[in-house]
Amino acid sequence: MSGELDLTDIVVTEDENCLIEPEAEAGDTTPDAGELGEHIKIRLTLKSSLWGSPKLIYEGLLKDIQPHYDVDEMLPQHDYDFIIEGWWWPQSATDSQAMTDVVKLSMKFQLQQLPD
Ligand SMILES: [Ca+2]
Ligand SMILES: [Ca+2]
Repeated sequence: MSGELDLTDIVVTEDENCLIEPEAEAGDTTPDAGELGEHIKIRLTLKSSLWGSPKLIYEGLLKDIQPHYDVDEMLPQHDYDFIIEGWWWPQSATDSQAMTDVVKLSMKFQLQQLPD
């Protein structure tokens, strides 16, 4: 049976954890808000042996990910790999603001099955 897959309720939650001296020296003035999502880039891809290269769903700063993605394709019953990579930590004058911070990414996978 085939289906359409959506990624829904995508939420990025930032946690300051604690604001230590190097963070303050880098300009962090928000003890209740973390900055790690402003510094990590992620890549979200869907991989399958049904097609050649992985399909890119999102690539960019974690803080800018959208709350919903349609995979935009009817997927036959098969094995798929969703891959989330945290792949870039750019050096900048402000990257130390995120030194002890924690960021959480959550999402739901919603499958609507379609009759063949
Ligand atoms: Ca902060
Ligand atoms: Ca911080």
